[in-house]
Amino acid sequence: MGRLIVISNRVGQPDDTRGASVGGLAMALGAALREYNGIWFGWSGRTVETFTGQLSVQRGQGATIATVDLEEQDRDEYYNGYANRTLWPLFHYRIDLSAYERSFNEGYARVNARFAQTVLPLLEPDDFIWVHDYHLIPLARELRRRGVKNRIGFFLHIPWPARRLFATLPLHRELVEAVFDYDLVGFQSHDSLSAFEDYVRGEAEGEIDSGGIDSGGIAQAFGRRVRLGVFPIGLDADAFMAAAWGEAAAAWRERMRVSLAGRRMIIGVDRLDYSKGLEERFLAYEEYLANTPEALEQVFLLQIATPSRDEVEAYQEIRARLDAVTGRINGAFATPDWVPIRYVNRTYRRDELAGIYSMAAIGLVTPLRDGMNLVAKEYVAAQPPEDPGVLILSRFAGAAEQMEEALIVNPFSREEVSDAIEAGLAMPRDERVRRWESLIEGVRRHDVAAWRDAFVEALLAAPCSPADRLATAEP
Ligand code: ADQ
Repeated sequence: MGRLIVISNRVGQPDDTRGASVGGLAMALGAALREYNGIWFGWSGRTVETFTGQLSVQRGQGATIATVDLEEQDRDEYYNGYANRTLWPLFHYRIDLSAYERSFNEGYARVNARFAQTVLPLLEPDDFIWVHDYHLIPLARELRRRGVKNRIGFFLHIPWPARRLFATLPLHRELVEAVFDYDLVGFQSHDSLSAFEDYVRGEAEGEIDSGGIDSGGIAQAFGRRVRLGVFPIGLDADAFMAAAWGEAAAAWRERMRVSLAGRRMIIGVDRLDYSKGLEERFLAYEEYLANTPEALEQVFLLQIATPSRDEVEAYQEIRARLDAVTGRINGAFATPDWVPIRYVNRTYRRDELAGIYSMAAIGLVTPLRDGMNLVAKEYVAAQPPEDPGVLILSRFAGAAEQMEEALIVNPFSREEVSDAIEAGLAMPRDERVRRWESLIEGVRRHDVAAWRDAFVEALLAAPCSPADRLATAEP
């Protein structure tokens, strides 16, 4: 079997099993690369005055990391521009925040071409290529233009938006046409898959032959075919569960036990992003406090929110808004020895986080839209089996398709979230254990290894010659 070539915007540190970096991607791909003798290629995160295409290669245990520097203009137009100011908001249903600037589109096309050009000399005929996420949708097209015939798969970590929303993107057809240069395209959820299929049928005059991998099928449009599938990402579950009972976690458990002083903790852990619904969450919690006087001084919300993408204005704005909302709620409800919201803007190691999760009576995971949401799974994995906490989960996270035993809520409804907090805190232990057992079983079964194996197996089975991708070829 050939090697696995992973290509994503940024590369992680696959040898760092503690996964100190923020974001689910680094953890997930680290495991994939250790298993297959892989190369992980991406942007170094550095900029240089003039793009040279010079590869910097680092060999680690079981994986080679190759990176390239980009130009400042690439960072502005491709990364901060098209990826994070056009596609991210649009794919998270925030067309009000989505910026459509021609220079962003040009930067996106340019960097995808640069990625293709730079990775080309690394490729061998038997390699199979796995491209990740919205930064690199047109990468297969750029590789095909350069004669690459290898199998290429694409996995989208974020949601695919509803057809009518997607059609608000100028050049939406061009972007979808580029998807048809892959052999396999994977989504996190059935919701995303069906939104994509709906677009193909309704806007691209295409067809879907259903019945393929995990209810995905083969899409035909633009004279070509691509295989589709649903591959929900998971945790390195056993490692995370073990971390929850290791030394660092135990130290945090003790620290939290003292600081709880008999109170009950609700926890939220998120990148500071408008898609995570933090403001709505705080307002729902405020509603809960206002309606439940007996909860005052008896519960608190610990919200850990790591700043991200702070070069983008929408992120500066949400951060300022959250500072104001927490200040207002704390000002209104706090007493000399109690604050209702502990709001923390820093990063913790995974094992520390696991210890903190394990002390929370409620995991409050209420994104307005999320491809999957690994925090929901981490919270479950860190719970003590004999006295687990309750997961409250947004119906708009991909994870909700798998985690039906959570209290599923509409994150836009303060009343619904407030009621769920009340129900979660009152839930008898028997019911908590029953729900948790079913949740943890799913978290362990659909772990990151299962995700990787399912995707790789489907990619290796997908058509790989250009003729096979033609819609006119026999299936
Ligand atoms: P993200 O949007 O980053 O990922 P998520 O899946 O929740 O969202 O992963 C966040 C990760 O960062 C978790 O592992 C969490 O523990 C970690 N993290 C967050 N804050 C932290 C902190 N303060 N300290 C330490 N760790 C912290 C994107 C998509 C998701 C999808 C993943 C994986 O948006 O929908 O689930 O990719 O595909």
